Amino acid sequence: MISRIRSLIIPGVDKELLVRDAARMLPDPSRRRFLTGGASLGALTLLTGCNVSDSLSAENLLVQMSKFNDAVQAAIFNPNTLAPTFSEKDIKRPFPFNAFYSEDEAPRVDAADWKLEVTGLVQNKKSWTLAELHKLPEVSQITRHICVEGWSAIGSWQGTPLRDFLKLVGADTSAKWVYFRCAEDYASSLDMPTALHSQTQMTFKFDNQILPRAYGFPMKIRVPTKLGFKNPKYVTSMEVTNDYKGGYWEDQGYNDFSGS
Ligand SMILES: Nc1nc2c(c(=O)[nH]1)N[C@H]1C(S)=C(S)[C@@H](COP(=O)(O)O)O[C@H]1N2
Ligand SMILES: [Mo]
Repeated sequence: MISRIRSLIIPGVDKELLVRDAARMLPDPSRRRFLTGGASLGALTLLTGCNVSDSLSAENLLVQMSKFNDAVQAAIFNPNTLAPTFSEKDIKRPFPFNAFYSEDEAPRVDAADWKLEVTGLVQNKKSWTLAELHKLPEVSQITRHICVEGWSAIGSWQGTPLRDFLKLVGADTSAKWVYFRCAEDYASSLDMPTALHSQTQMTFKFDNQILPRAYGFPMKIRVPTKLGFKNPKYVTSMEVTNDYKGGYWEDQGYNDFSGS
């Protein structure tokens, strides 16, 4: 998996900021140990086992950090642990586009035809129109999106907490998975604790504007505690299930947990 990560050289990386950013991503007690131990690039190298001094970029380091978190969080997953949040000035504009195809091939979803199908272990299996979903209460987050392909960027997303929606549709929250299908040939599975995490969001806007086509119009799932591939765009259906159904990247060997 690590060999698949593209190395990007990001010029002008501020090492102090990088170390601080990395520290915020570390779960306790590693975080405390790291901070009391001097919080240096050298210490990060020891913790992550990757040499950050030259060839690996800062962005890559953050991906390594997220993998380190993976192992720790999988063992001691705490639904109250929040992903770090940032401020307006940190938002990356333009925000990077990513998919398994180029941007001009991104799905064009017709809002009038589009429906979100809600199926599986839920009391109310109705399909939702975009107009209905837009009436749900809106919250905002500024968080970091981390892609396994070696980049990360801070963005701002608005939508309704997925856990509120799951409650609204009478989902069996003791089920193991929420499985999402997308307008193209993409899918992803979220474990239920992550689906119920307070920052996991059914997202309708990026940067306070209706989600542009590139970023998943009309709806994506924003999961700041998971790697980018677990943030499905152009979502068309949501299924609450006990059967693990994998997903586009999951089926290619990326682990299920993929915390960030
Ligand atoms: N439907 C769909 N969702 C997807 C993908 C995709 O190819 N199709 N790519 C994933 C990956 S790997 C990343 S990094 C993010 C990129 O989201 P962005 O274009 O908003 O940056 O979308 C994720 N969700
Ligand atoms: Mo990604």
